[in-house]
Order: sequence, then C-alpha cells, then structure tokens
Amino acid sequence: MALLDILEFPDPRLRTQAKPIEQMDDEVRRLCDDLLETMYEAPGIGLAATQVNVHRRVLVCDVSEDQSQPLVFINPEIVEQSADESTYDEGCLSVPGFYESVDRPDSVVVRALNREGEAFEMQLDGLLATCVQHEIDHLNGKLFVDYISPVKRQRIRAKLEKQHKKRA
Ligand code: QAP
Ligand code: CO
Repeated sequence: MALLDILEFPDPRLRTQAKPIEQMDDEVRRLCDDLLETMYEAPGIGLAATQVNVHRRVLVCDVSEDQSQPLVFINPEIVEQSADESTYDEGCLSVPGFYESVDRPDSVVVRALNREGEAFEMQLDGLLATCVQHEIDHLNGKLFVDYISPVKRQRIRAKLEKQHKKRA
C-alpha cells in the first residue's frame, strides 16, 4: 500500500478525462487500495484516481463515521437520478480549506464494477449520493468549484496559487 500525492486546484491535470478500465488486474486492485489508504489518511470521504494523477475511471468513498464502509466504483455510470435535488456544503481534497454549497440530484442509481471486477448496481441517497456524483465529476475533469460563482472560484484559485508559490 502507498500514500499518493493529491493534485490541487487549479492544476490543469485535474481537467483530464479518465479512461475506462478494460480489464481488472493486480495493478487496478493496487490503485483501489492506494486510493483508499490515501483517502483515509487525509482524512476524506471520497477520492477519484484523477486527483492522484491516474487518469482511469476508478473512485473510492466511505461516508461512515468510523472508516468502516469502503466502497470502490470502477467505470461508474449514473443510470437513474432523482428530479429532487439536495444541497450539501462540499469540500474536496484537491481544493483544501474551501467549502461551498452545491445542488445535485438527491438520489442516484449507479452501475459500476467492484474491486473484484464484478458488476453491481446501487441506489445511493444523501451524503453518499452527493459524494459519488462529486467523484464521478472528477473522472470527467470537473470540480465542485465549477458550480459556484466565477468570482468565488477566482478567489479560491488566487488563494491556493499563493499557497503553492510559498510551498515551492
Ligand atoms: C467530496 O471530499 C465531498 O478542504 C469528498 O482541508 C465532500 O473528502 C462530497 C477534505 C463533501 C460531498 C460533501 C477537504 C479534507 C476532504 C478539505 C473530501 C480539507 C481536508 C474532502
Ligand atoms: Co473532490
């Protein structure tokens, strides 16, 4: 297992469209495990491969209080979504220190492969539905800051760029 480095907004690599996994193998299973380890260490509730600069369609999440319910979604697809929306204050390990309200469908049905490469479908509600939609966005090069006002997004970008310069 390994901790992976997380890309931070506005890194252009976060805009990459991830490619589907064609075949489950040890390398993909290792990626799943490393994503979970990196997410738990952060700590976070969701992490997409895009965020660690691996442009494959893999995401992990765990919204339980005690890190007891790891979920792996490979090649995830939303096959149904509710008309009703809910609003969450979203954050992102790639946008550290910033949280903004985002509206998304309140429940979704997601079809994906698990860590063993088996297909499954899951109905998700509440925070888990929001989290998986947020992570699928990453696989498509999209960030939660794309849903907020350009003024707020620019302010976040400027603050993070300043931090990155200091660190470099
Ligand atoms: C996505 O985000 C999410 O700013 C997962 O300083 C978040 O795990 C979906 C984190 C909220 C729905 C609601 C963020 C950790 C973790 C930070 C995360 C930070 C440290 C974010
Ligand atoms: Co995120």
